[in-house]
Amino acid sequence: MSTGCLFCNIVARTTPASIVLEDEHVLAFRDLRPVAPSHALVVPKKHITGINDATPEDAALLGQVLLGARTVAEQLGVGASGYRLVLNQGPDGGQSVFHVHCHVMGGRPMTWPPG
Ligand code: DGP
Repeated sequence: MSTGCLFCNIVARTTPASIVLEDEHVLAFRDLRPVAPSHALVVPKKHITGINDATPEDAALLGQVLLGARTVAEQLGVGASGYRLVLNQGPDGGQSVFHVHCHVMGGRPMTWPPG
């Protein structure tokens, strides 16, 4: 838990969110500003500021984030049609919330390269 971290506050339920998945290690909730018909975020409950701050001890936890993202995609009904997973890191990566999160976006064809 990091004081003042928005996603820690969502994990702690002091900030409301539309939660779609929870287990011991991860929480997933709908993105407040969706850019696709289905758009959720999967976060580790442990505060990690960004992927640059993850350590080898976080490897299993990050795997749980990815597997959680797959489950979320299935739950949102885009598992079979396909979806995109994104982790933004730092200014050029477009990171705006400094708690590791995996975007799960689907429900429309994605383009490449991303903007
Ligand atoms: P990023 O730019 O990769 O750091 O993504 C942060 C995402 O977090 C962005 O898509 C919008 C979303 N977001 C920001 N504030 C809130 C909030 O208060 N609640 C929820 N559910 N999502 C938020």
